[in-house]
Amino acid sequence: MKCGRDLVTTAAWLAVAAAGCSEAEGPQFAPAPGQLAHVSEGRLDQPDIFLMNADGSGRVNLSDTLAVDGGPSWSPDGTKLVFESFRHGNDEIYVMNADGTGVTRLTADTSLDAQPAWAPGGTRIAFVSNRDGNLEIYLMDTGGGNVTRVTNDGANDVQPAWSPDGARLAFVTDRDGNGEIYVMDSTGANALNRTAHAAEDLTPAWSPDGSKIAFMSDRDGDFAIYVMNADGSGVVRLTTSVVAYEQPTWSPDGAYVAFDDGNDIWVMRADGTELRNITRSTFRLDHTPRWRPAVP
Ligand SMILES: [Ca+2]
Ligand SMILES: [Ca+2]
Ligand SMILES: [Ca+2]
Repeated sequence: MKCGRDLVTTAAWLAVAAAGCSEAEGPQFAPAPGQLAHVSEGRLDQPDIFLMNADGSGRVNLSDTLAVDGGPSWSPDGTKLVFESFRHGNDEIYVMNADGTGVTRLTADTSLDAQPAWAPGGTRIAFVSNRDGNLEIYLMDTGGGNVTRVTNDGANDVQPAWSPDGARLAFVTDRDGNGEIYVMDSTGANALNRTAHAAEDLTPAWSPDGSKIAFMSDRDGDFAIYVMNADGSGVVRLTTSVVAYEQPTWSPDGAYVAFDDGNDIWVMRADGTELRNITRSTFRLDHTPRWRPAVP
């Protein structure tokens, strides 16, 4: 169905009216599958973690507290979320069931502990902390024990993202003077710059098959979503009409990518087509979408 003022004949307008086509709603695409955790304003406008279907329907608040909650990351089986919260006076990392029950605190350190990323094998969580004086990437068990540091550089090392086989971590560092996406072994060895571009290159997210990394960059002006091969080759720009604000996330089948512009959450095909706003919230900030790996 074509909508718009280029339909000039009476017959065409009547056909549009009969089909209920609304010009204001724009083109309609098949709904993306599955569910997205995300961050949105909850009680008294405090950020909470929500769950919704990937078409924007069925929003549920999972962390209905007066504290600032954010940074959700799914367990590989889709039954739990690890997240960051300020509920104990500084940034700490917590885990909860996918319905918001069973909240357990994993870190207890007066420094910043944030940006958790659950490892594909299910037994480890990567996170960022400045407990040793500057921002580094650490690993811990899913119960909070056995904390080990995997980066050791005076620069800011942040935004860890696991390869789907759990062998490697992509992350962002400014050790070369601007934001770059590095890939290293999960031990911290063999760290290599995969963007090597003078612009800011941020927020990596591996495709489910491990072949590509989606990320955000301002190399062409406003921040946009790009995708590259995992070795850094073949960079393709995916978005042009919406300014990106945060980390993209892939659907489990690799067919879709979601991201946000700071106000709303957008979903598109992994080639950048079929872009649609799934939250359309005028008085609410919706951001940080994280596609659920599986809906049990
Ligand atoms: Ca802390
Ligand atoms: Ca560092
Ligand atoms: Ca760069």
